[in-house]
Amino acid sequence: MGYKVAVVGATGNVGREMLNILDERGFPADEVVALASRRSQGTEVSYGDKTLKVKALENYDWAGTDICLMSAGGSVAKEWAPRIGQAGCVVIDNSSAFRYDADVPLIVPEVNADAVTGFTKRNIIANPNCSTAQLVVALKPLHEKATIKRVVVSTYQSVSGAGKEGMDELFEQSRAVFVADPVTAKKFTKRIAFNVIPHIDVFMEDGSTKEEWKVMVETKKMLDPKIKVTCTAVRVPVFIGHSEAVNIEFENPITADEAREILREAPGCLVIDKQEDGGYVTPIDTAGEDATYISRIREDQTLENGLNMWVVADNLRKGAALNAIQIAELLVNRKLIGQRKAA
Ligand code: 11C
Repeated sequence: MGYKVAVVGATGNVGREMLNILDERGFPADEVVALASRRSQGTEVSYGDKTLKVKALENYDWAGTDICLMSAGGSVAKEWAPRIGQAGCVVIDNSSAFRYDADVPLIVPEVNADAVTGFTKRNIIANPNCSTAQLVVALKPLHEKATIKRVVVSTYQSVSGAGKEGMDELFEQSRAVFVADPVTAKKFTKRIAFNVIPHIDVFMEDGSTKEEWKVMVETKKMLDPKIKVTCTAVRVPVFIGHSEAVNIEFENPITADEAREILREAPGCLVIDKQEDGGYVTPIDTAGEDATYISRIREDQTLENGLNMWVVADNLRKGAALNAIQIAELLVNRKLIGQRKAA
């Protein structure tokens, strides 16, 4: 006996990846149900070597479903997650709808697994923004060693963070450039092909964007509210993989060699830092991979206790689907859910 798992948003980039990862990791599911809006009803999606027919979220009876992995955007989450939670199913939501609520845990298992127990109030657990997830995986072990005071992060975010439409737009615009067709921007505010755009999500009152605000607020919630974080989030013409140039100021001394050794041992991290041509990771290397890759670790000579590093991960996996499934595994391994049906 295992668990009954529903994936909401099963036809999207992240939903499809959730189905792949459930299968790949052998998640103990008796039954996996693919759900989406009525528009996608009947669409076929893969779950391992099986094909699932997508059912309509509106008509689904949640009785007996143990875990809902949801990646359907904030408005669907706001409407459905509380109802699903009340029906006794634990929702792991990938949107930002509940991340900042005090009674909803925001979890990256390598960072704050113990906080997961807070889900019982609403039966909702939030999955972080993709840029935050990989950042905190790399920061946590360094914070434990030398106490981080301030982080300055510049992101280089792939178009898959904006969904399938973002990927289609990069492909279509690149094709149009090569064949000298007119280039049109729909999903992004400016041309993304052969360009970069310093704007992700809506603008906030202070001139920052919501993506930048999320990185700051989510890092504080999961890692330490005392850490100061400032971010510039940039969209780049890469299909999969978010990269981050990270500058860290510590309370206590830490050398680049020490940081490298700590990160080599840290859960979820993979250090590739040869300091030679090609001896570092680029986003294309991380597509389809689970780890958070760290390269270019070096001391910042302009700070008393400062380091620079380059952090890259597959935004659809560690940044979204993989992290959600790691949370589900946490619930199972700690016997926090569904014991009535567990093996
Ligand atoms: C992007 N990080 O790359 C965004 C996508 O808050 O979960 C995820 C938005 C979020 O566009």
